[in-house]
Amino acid sequence: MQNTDKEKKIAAKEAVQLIKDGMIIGIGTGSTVNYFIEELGKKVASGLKVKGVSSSTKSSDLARSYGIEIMDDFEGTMDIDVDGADQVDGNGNLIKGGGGALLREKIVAFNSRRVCIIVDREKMAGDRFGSFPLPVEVTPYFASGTIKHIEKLGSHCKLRQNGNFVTDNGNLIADCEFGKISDPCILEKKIKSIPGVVEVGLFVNMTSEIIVGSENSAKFIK
Ligand code: ABF
Repeated sequence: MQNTDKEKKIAAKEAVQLIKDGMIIGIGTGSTVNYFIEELGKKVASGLKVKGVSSSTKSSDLARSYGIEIMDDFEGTMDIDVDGADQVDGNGNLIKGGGGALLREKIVAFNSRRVCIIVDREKMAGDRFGSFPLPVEVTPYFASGTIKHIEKLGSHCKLRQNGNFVTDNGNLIADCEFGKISDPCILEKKIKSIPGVVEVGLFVNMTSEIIVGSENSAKFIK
């Protein structure tokens, strides 16, 4: 197992400790979350009673395969959301969407009382925040025109897989290279104001804690 995988698994195991009987859990997407689902599945098999709302078909399928009940909709607030990230800045803001599930991930996070992000150490970007191309979900209609407006904000954008990557919501993802992102709050607002943009992979002031896995232990930040 690669070091980063070990770190992801350690962070995921730590997050499972936060899950208590009766909780409604938001479940994110990605390889780190897959470890979380696996660990949660073990607890469910030994009697833990929880229900989940998941941010992707992939996570729903995996969770169900471990006997975790997944609801398609829920009108209340989830007790906790556990999700991964592509990069984290020094204030706990995130770039997400490398897996293409950013819209549902943001809906799930917004509707959760506590948002717990699980990552390996490489994701802690500090001043490098923005070196991971920012994913933006756009409508297929007029996608190239929409992208031109995002580029005017100082980026170079490419449609993921030349436009062949389609999200669970039937949209496309533009991966936008901004270089360094020093004001994620303003940038998120500017991108979201462009018609054709469905959601931006910047998660600003949304996290309750970041659990960073390292070789033998996990560190809580925030
Ligand atoms: C999701 O999966 C995303 O928002 C992020 O793009 C990605 C992280 O992937 P991984 O856990 O595989 O590194 O959480």
